[in-house]
Amino acid sequence: MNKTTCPLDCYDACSVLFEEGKLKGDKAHPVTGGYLCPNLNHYLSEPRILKPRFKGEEISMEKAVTILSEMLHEVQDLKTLYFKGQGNFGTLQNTTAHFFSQYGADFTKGSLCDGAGEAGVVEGRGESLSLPYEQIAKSNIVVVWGRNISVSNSHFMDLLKDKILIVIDPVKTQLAKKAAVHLQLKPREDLFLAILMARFVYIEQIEDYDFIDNFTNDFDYFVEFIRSFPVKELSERVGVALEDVLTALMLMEKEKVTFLVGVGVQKYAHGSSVLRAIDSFAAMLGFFGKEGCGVSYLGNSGLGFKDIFPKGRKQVPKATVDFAKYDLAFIQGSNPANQLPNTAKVIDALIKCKFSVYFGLYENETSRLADLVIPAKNFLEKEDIRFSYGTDFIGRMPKLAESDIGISEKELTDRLCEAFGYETLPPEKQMIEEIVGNNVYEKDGYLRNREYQQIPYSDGFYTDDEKFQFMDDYDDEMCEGEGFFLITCKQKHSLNSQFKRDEHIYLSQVCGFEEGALVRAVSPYGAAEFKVRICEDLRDDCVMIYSGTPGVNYLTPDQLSLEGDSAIYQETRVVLEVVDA
Ligand SMILES: Nc1nc2c(c(=O)[nH]1)N[C@H]1C(S)=C(S)[C@@H](COP(=O)(O)OP(=O)(O)OC[C@H]3O[C@@H](n4cnc5c(=O)[nH]c(N)nc54)[C@H](O)[C@@H]3O)O[C@H]1N2
Ligand SMILES: Nc1nc2c(c(=O)[nH]1)N[C@H]1C(S)=C(S)[C@@H](COP(=O)(O)OP(=O)(O)OC[C@H]3O[C@@H](n4cnc5c(=O)[nH]c(N)nc54)[C@H](O)[C@@H]3O)O[C@H]1N2
Ligand code: SF4
Ligand SMILES: [Mo]
Repeated sequence: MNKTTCPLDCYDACSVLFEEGKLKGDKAHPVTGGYLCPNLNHYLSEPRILKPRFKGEEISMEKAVTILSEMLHEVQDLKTLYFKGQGNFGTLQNTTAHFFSQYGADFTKGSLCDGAGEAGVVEGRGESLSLPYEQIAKSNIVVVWGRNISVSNSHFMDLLKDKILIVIDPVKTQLAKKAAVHLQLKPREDLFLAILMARFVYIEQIEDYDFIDNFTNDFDYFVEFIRSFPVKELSERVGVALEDVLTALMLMEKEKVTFLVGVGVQKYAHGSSVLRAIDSFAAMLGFFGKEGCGVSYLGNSGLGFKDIFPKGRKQVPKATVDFAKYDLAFIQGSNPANQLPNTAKVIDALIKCKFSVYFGLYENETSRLADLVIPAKNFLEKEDIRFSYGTDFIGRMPKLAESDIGISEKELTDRLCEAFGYETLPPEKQMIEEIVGNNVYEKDGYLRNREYQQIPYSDGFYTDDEKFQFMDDYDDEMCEGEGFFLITCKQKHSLNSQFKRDEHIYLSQVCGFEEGALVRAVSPYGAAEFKVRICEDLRDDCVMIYSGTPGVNYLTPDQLSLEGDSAIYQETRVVLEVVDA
């Protein structure tokens, strides 16, 4: 067997063949369809950290593990932080939690990613389930809302090629250029667009009364809520032509409609309300629990699986964690010195943290600051299994290669447990079977999540009374201020800060800067310099800097969403200054 699954944090969870030392896409897999994206295509040529390092000096792995366990003995449990990112999406990445929870370290909670939106979905539906591939295939209209399919979810491009597309995005994305309607709205105003569309549904009386009566709660309150906003005010806020909104709505009427919603809509304080509003609009039209219909956000990929790894007794929000408070920070599979918001503060805190450990594959801003650097094994060199947040496929990741480089998460955990006299973990295969249990079924040779065997929500929602809960209220704390909206999203050639990172700021022509000029971007949180690229796909009131770009997070707020303990990268404005040559 040479079949495995891409380990990267991505909607697609591609099925991968490892043949003659090369990675290839699995032609038989319905999503992967035989090709891989640039990130995995270059995975094997990416330079890895080869040897452990202590205070800048290369050391043996034996010595690195000894130093780590000695330091853990020396510092207090309560002054230790366990910080794990999503560099590898494998489930057994969590084995290290087995040691750190017994040891008594602080863990993190919340998310840098989809947490605000998820909180909103859970309020309405009880659980966030993504749509199985087959249901998207059965729809004829697809609404792509704040998700950049050609970049972050590229294996859906094929699936969407014959669909009528409605794209809702402040950027004219590749898919927006092919769409029947592109609503190029003002960033942050999706909540009001959803309310505006719901208003029109109500005015035109095209609700699905059957669905509303049988499967939802609080519809009358929702109607009261949406009627409290004057249409004129709503349309001014969202900044798109009313005719286009109406055209989009007419396309959806009486059709099979799926919504592919991405993280772009919810990188704000009120991110949970945005998802709740999108869901409420879709529920009003009865687009849940039916063939070819549904709203797919980043789903709870672990739904129904046994969670065998502990969460720690105390958890601090990840997006605002203060490394300076800790004597020891163990950082695994993440690059907080570039990916957390408010980089100036994070770097200062990492320097103040008495002992920081970086456990990863590649050199980056965080490895360069760490006292102890421990290289990991890559996904081919250890046994694992992964879920997907974009589909319901489960991918096995068997060990397919040997290497002298690095240590696996499981082995490091066992070594630390031995040093502390804790019970070690069972073998990988045994843990995987325990997690999976009977929550999988096989279809055409691939594993799927049993929880998704029916159309999601066709047997009711996951709320107490199994009904969808309409919204009737929202909280917002908008950042007021001067300057451009900051759009910070994903790009094709990097996976956040892994692989080929970008270095540009993208500006519309009206900003008055020349292509290639150096510009200083300033926000209330900090400043950084970038090279200018002129981009015709942007609104005049936006600038764009991709995730992973060095310096981008000097501009972003170290604040949390009102619900979901999530980072809110776009809750800021940015002004541009000329940099003197
Ligand atoms: N190639 C590649 N693929 C990736 C990743 C990567 O780094 N590179 N990262 C992975 C990860 S960690 C994640 S979480 C997913 C995320 O992938 P996506 O869900 O696609 O998220 P983003 O790329 O952040 O933003 C998506 C879109 O939202 C738009 N947007 C920004 N602000 C707003 C707004 O206010 N309203 C609306 N309607 N749209 C807005 C942006 O213009 C962008 O087109 O991608 C995964 N896949
Ligand atoms: N400005 C801005 N900031 C953002 C975002 C944005 O859109 N804009 N997106 C946010 C989002 S959605 C996310 S998910 C986060 C992601 O942020 P992070 O979780 O920090 O992810 P990466 O930058 O991809 O870094 C992952 C690291 O994992 C390591 N790694 C890879 N495989 C393994 C392995 O098998 N074992 C171990 N031990 N390590 C491994 C690699 O060395 C790599 O450096 O960034 C967030 N930050
Ligand atoms: S598209 Fe996503 S899952 Fe597929 S190979 Fe690329 S990173 Fe991996
Ligand atoms: Mo993410």
